[in-house]
Amino acid sequence: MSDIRRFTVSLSGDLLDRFDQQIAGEGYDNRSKAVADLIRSALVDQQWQQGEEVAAAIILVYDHHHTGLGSRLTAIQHDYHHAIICSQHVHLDHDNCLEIIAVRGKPASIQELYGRLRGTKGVKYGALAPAATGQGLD
Ligand code: NI
Repeated sequence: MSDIRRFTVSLSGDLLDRFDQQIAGEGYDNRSKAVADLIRSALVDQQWQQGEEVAAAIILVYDHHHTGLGSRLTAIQHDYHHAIICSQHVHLDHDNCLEIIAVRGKPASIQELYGRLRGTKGVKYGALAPAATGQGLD
């Protein structure tokens, strides 16, 4: 944040009104932060598309009673130990587990890991929340 520059953007009044309404609903109190976040979001999309180092969260919900499921998920995670930063296991109720796995690495590797976990029989829900390492986003 050492080099702050100002620039002028020309938009239709309707578009600006909709933008202001949207960002207010999202909790922004100024346009600069909202515009910067849109730019960062586009840059992170590009990092994923170009195969740069990225970070992400993998979210899984499964029934731990499903035979062998826990050990299969653990075995898959060991295959990608280089990419996994940490994981958190939450016992949602008597049957269901929520697992949140923080990962870092190349997008293809992260997507492959996610695909293997999500595709394991007995996993009820999976989501991949793409994120970034933070590099190049200042
Ligand atoms: Ni559990």
